[in-house]
Amino acid sequence: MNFIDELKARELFYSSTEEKEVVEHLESGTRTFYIGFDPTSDSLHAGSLLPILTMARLQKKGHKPLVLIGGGTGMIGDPSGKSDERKLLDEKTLTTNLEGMKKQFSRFLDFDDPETGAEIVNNYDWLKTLTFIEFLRDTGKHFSVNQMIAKESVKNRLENREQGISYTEFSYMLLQAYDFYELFKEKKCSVQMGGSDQWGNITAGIDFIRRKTGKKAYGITVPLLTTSSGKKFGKSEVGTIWLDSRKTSPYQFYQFWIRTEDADVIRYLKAFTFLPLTKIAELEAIHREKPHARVASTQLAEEMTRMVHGEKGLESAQRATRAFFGGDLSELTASELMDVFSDVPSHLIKVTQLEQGLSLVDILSESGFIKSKGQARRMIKGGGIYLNNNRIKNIDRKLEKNDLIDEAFIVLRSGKKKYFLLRAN
Ligand code: 629
Repeated sequence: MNFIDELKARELFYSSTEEKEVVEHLESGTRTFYIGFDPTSDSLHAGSLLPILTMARLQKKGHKPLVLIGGGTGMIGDPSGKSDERKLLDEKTLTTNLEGMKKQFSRFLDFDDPETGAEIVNNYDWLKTLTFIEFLRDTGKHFSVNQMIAKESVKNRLENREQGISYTEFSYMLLQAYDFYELFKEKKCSVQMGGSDQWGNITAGIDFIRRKTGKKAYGITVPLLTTSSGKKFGKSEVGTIWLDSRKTSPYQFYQFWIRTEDADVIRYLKAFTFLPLTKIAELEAIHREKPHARVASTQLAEEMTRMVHGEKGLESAQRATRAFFGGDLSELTASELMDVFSDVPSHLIKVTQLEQGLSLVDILSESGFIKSKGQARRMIKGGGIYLNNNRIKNIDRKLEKNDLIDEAFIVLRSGKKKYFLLRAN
């Protein structure tokens, strides 16, 4: 299967320059290609995964990826797909962000192969030395404002007069075009990819390269992901799903994928995983027959968590998930436990109270978890109270120091899933 057919089979193709030419170009040699990422935050997020994994797919076909970090363009702000003018980021933020992002690419791309190993480039390195006069004469002269205002990114903002667009953002596409030309010249980079919002910028570069060199360059775009219910992909109740485990824990990351809507799960398996399409077809059959078993979304969550957080991260996520569904809590660390029960109400106790032996009935009611001591007793007798996920039937049970998980928490539960946390200090 050629690359474009593979993208199509995985519902990852949006558009390209003349398809036959792109295919012929990619099939006839090792090519260098790039995608750009502006350092607008200090971590990549689930939304960035699709373009990155698309790079990985093209690398696996024997081509060389350049990851462009927009240290220069990040100072300007791409109007593509944005309805508002952006706040300018300061240099310090940009540098921190850039460093944060850089580290994350090595998980997805091979940086070691002598021929097709990925490289990271920063457009600040060449944009910083351009002088305004030089830029207007050598670059600006090749762009027609008439064509620029016809591009989607600019057109939308011109039509929406309240927002408008600054001269700064209007100029953004010239910088991206200049980048493509620079990489074409210096690194023989002949293909640019991106999300469909990048089409205008990519074609601006292709035109610029043709005007400057008379040569051909190519562009491919992938769709911007949407969820079936129209929500923005990559967000959950806790906000953006980041790839940095300090910002989104492996457990939260795993949960995000597990909760994929039924209508989206097969599409996501195709787009985000490297599972063969035959395997995905099998999962689709199972998913159709018994969606409640969540076989497809579990596989999706496993693949993605392993890819982004490694085998250890996946294990931690699975442990935490089991714990939430009443499983063994003793194997959790305090931070995993905090993570799972982050939105569960809690109450502070003193370790000294535990040393003296704290009556379960007393603390159930004093903490406010159960209305009264009488009710607490009745519930324990009825088998409805759990201590660290173990049912307690003895109303004289005392809480002790060794009930603490990782020396910090005791997890109370009533019924199937109503949790309450005692935090000791
Ligand atoms: C200089 C900067 C270039 C080439 C590209 C760029 C960045 C580009 C952009 N991209 C988005 C971003 O940085 O703004 N102008 O957040 C984002 N991209 C990945 C996909 C995208 C796109 O990083 O292309 O479509 C999201 O899926 O929005 O020389």
